[in-house]
Amino acid sequence: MRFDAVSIFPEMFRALTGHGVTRRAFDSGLARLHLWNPRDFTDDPHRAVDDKPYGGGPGMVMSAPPLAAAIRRARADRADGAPVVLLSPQGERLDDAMVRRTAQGEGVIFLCGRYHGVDQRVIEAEVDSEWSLGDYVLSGGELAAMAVMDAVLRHLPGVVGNADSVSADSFAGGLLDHPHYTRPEDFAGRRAPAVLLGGDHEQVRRWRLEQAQERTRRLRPDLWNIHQTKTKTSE
Ligand code: 9D3
Repeated sequence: MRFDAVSIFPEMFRALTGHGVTRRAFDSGLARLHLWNPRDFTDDPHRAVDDKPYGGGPGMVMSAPPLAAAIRRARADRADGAPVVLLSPQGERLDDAMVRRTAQGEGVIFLCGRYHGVDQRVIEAEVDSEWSLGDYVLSGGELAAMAVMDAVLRHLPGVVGNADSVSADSFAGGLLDHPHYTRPEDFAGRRAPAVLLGGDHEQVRRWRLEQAQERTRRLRPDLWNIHQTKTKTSE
């Protein structure tokens, strides 16, 4: 899996490549990340990548020429036809199905916006899809691109230690997790549930399933309805 990211803050990506299971994915070569800084693609002596909006108003706009040049360089460098995805508040809301589809492909070129937006002509000329994390405002696309990569990498064989936990992490009609406990048995007067200490694995399995069902019904009725539709037996 190869990712490319066009970003004026390439150092931010150390959060993904420098820690935990995602670090191991990059260190082992299972995944690669190529960073392209639009500042390296300006002919402006001040290396500016933003400018005032035509028509006036507050904030700055990312200018088209350096962004387009960086994207074209990334496209040429990988030459596999990977899609260019802009992370933006106008995008399609990312979900489990999009993550799984992305994990089946060769990778993505992410365009990370900053300031108040990206010149619309770059989007029309160079961008294949536009994705959002949800309806709240971030300061730019970098954290969103890292969230997508993190979620996609978890689906590659060998990235997460236990393959069972990946398939169990389903959000497509799956259940929420059951609660977890570890030592000590008594924490500040709160005891771990007795059933988990008893050693009866069938009882433990049933208790965890009930907990997961109760939580999903109470906290996520939307997921619960999908789950019930999917697991309903014909009568
Ligand atoms: C004034 C209108 N704002 C849009 C709601 C302007 C604006 C705010 C924040 C434009 C860009 C941004 C930066 N956000 C992202 O780049 C972004 C994002 C987000 O803000 N929320 C959820 N998902 C994403 S993906 C990229």
